[in-house]
Amino acid sequence: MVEKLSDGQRETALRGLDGWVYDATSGAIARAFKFKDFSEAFAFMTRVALAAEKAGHHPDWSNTYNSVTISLSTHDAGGLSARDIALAQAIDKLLA
Ligand code: HBI
Repeated sequence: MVEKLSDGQRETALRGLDGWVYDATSGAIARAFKFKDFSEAFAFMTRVALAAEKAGHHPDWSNTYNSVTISLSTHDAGGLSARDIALAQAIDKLLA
């Protein structure tokens, strides 16, 4: 069973991420990304998909042309877990 992060753990974890915000309604963290064009956006999504598969943890996401919005939560924990933070960190690294 994967543990849900406490409010304190979540706030600390968010400080280590870049541009992710917590949505109390969904209990997820989300970040929006903008790219040059669709091709760049989809290339990013491909790399995120590979990172998600490697992590065994998958995003809720949407794409419109050059924009991608990613939301992370852990269904098994009913909220945010360390898996979400780890995947967000991996996603941030793709942009570095
Ligand atoms: N992805 N975001 C997210 N949340 C989950 O709870 C989740 C997942 N991917 C796979 C998964 N759970 C489980 O099927 C495996 O961890 C077993």
